[in-house]
Amino acid sequence: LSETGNVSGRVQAKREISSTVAGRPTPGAPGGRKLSTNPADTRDVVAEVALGDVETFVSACRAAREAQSAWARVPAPVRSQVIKRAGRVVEANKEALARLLTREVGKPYAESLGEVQEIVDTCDFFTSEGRRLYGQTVPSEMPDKQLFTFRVPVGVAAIITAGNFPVAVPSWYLVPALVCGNAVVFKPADYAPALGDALASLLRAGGLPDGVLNVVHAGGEQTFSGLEAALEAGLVDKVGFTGSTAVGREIGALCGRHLQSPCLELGGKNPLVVTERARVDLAVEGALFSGFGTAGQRCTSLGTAIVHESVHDEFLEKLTCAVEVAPIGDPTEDVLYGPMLDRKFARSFEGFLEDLIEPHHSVSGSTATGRITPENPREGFVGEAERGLFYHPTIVSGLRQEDPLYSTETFGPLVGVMRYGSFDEAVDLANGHGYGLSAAIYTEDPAEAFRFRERVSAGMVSVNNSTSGAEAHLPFGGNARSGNGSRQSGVWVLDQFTRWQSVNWDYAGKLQKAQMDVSDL
Ligand code: UN1
Repeated sequence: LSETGNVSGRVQAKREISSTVAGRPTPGAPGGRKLSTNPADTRDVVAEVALGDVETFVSACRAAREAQSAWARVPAPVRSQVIKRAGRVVEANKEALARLLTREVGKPYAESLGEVQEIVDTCDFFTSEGRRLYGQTVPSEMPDKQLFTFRVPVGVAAIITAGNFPVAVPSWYLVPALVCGNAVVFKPADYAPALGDALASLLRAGGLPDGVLNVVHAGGEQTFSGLEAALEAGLVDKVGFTGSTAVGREIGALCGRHLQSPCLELGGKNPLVVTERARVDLAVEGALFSGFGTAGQRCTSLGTAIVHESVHDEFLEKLTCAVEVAPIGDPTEDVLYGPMLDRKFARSFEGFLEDLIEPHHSVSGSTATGRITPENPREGFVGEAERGLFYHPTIVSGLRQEDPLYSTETFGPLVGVMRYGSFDEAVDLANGHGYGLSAAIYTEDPAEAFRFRERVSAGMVSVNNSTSGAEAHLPFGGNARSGNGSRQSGVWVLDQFTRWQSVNWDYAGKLQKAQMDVSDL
């Protein structure tokens, strides 16, 4: 990975990026040109991107279609050797990719290193999976007949991802899709093109044949129309999408019209329940990390802390103090969080601050809310706030279930706090917001934790740990507005990128008919 550096004040390289189809950069910029800037210092241009259009997307799908059957014929253990090498290439470039991550989306460097490690772990996991991809042998109801199942690749996968985890989350799709023998068209987030491009180059360096991994940089509308055209032309067999619930609905409807079931990983309003039997300090730590880490811009970020009335005031006071003193600012430094990912998110977060905070709420956590500027400063801010998209942390207490904030994902550094009396009430509040991605409970009582696990509607449940920070080899995904029930990661994702083929093999030498020739014993 060519070095770009990210030390404030240093002149930094700007990358020139275009889509890659069949192993070659595409000429021109049919969708226009776009600059990707550093959200911690918006004067720093990270990349200039030549955007593709509908035809770019379709031609990438065509290239993938052409390359796929040869790739599928490469034995799976050999395909997984390519992934093994790709993992080593990513590992060798870990710091450079992490620096780019910090520069293009403003993720604190320590978290960036963690995100890159997640790609390495994913490659390691699927390297071995390529030697398994097990099928089954199944007894037949007839003599002289064998039944088998095989996993077969779906074909061409179109992967469209968000920029909050611009390299780890795509790798959750790309790596298993490739090991399973699919070809891929990858569309990175608009505001993280350099990272998408870097990830694809590093994976290709493992030895992927041309056309097996294509990258399209395009705006949202062109991508959607391109996907529609490619589905219409029968060039896409599986869509993987991580992003907002609103866009996920559109993609789901489009795929449904083509009889496809996509893999959708959408938003969350993740609850964290603190019971009267919790270690409050531990819960505060978990709430601080998952509520404000990554500036609240994870799909697993804490939405609402639901706190038992006996510990509510203590929890709120301790969380408020922790937030007051947390270092915030320049993501190259050791901070709790850096800037918003992009102007789009900064604007929408400002809208939420305006629309969702009501007079009966009490707002604490910082003496101020909104963007951190010289006029609206934060004491102890790390760096120069006016250069980037930095926001005050906000805690909203006195939240009620009927308040829109209770059921709206804000994707910013804002945590709601509610109080509850009975366990049933806590469960209702943990389930009532309409999402179902991640949920946490803090309690020292195992029975209470098990009861919560049983009754909470969430794809991922944490006990005495925060709502964020899922490990890369467990199923990842949510229910209700958080997705369509699909799961990524670990062996579970293999069901997204392969289909079952059943085989009957008859060596009786005469026609045997199922359901009709079963001999009585
Ligand atoms: C996301 O925000 O889209 O569990 C994914 C976590 C991370 C992944 C988040 N490992 O917080």
